[in-house]
Amino acid sequence: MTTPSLTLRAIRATPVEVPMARPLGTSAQIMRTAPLLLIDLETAEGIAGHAYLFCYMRMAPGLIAAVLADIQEALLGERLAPVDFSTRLSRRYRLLGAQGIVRMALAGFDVACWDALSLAAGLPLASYVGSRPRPIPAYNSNGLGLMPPEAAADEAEALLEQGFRAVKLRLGRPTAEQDLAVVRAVRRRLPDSVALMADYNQALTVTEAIRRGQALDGEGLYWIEEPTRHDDYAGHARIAAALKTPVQIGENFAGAPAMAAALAADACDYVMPDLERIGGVTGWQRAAALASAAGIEMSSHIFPEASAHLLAATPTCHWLEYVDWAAPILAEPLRIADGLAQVPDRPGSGVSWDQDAVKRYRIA
Ligand code: SMN
Ligand code: MG
Repeated sequence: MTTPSLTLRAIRATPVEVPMARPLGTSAQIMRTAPLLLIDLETAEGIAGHAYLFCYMRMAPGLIAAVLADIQEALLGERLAPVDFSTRLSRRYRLLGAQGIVRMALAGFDVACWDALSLAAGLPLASYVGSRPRPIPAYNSNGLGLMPPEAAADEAEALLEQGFRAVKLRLGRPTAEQDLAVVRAVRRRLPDSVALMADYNQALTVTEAIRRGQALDGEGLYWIEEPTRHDDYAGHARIAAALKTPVQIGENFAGAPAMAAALAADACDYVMPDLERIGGVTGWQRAAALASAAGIEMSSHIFPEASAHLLAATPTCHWLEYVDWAAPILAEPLRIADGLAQVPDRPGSGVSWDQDAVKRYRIA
């Protein structure tokens, strides 16, 4: 069977705000709801590709939708070809700058294109990009925000449901002693076999990151994430060289070129690109090639549904970051069994909407 050619008919964008079962308190921002933008890419042939974007702030979905409207105007009636589209659209937004809101819109459109194409081919996205659906090790990244030590230990224990064998704790309290106290309380409560990741969300100076990181060396952390400003690769390299605990960065890589620069600077031990910042499926595949060539472990950042398919095709596949934030609006949320994400064996990325829930949570 040949893949039918698909023609772009419309890009529809629906902003929703979904309650989060466990709030996320990072050192930068506390989130109690997830603002999402749902993308439906309609084709003249009747197949619709789906993707969602995580928008961080309530004002963002509308701005991203405006960029998607511009993409529709540019590519209406064209045959879906996401790699070619990526080249053309990066030229279209060269002067404005393909960063932030624009970058997220481009990524969401790219993911929806790949979803439509794999649906048309009748293949799971994992198979369409050259692998196959297989279980992917996942850590439970819900909750575990900045909270008192015993509350964090209780929540960490609760997060082991569904057989998770890894959880992630947010750090970046006012003092190093407070961070150490919460790491000790959580580590003491978890079995040794459970991995404990820790995320600073860029809270520290380089010097403070080295000081706190060295105090945490030997406390059983699996990685320390984004200790300092995300694009300070030289600073991250100094931190990574000074610590025994591996340093993880990547959720803010703006496309594969940013990841290439980070790798060239020896900024980190592990990488975790984010689907909506690395450039969708197209950008992810380039990042996976870089990680493979560098021999560096690659994890995902949020978007567990599509990322699970892509990690299946990532040679240095490490950990899937599991969050349940989109689950309330998905017709078939991603399943976890025995701590492993179950990549669905149905065509496409497996993302489609629960229309009643979309009506309930729609914000515009
Ligand atoms: C994070 C993810 C999504 C929103 C805010 C913070 C965090 C993570 O950095 O890596 O989970
Ligand atoms: Mg992070």
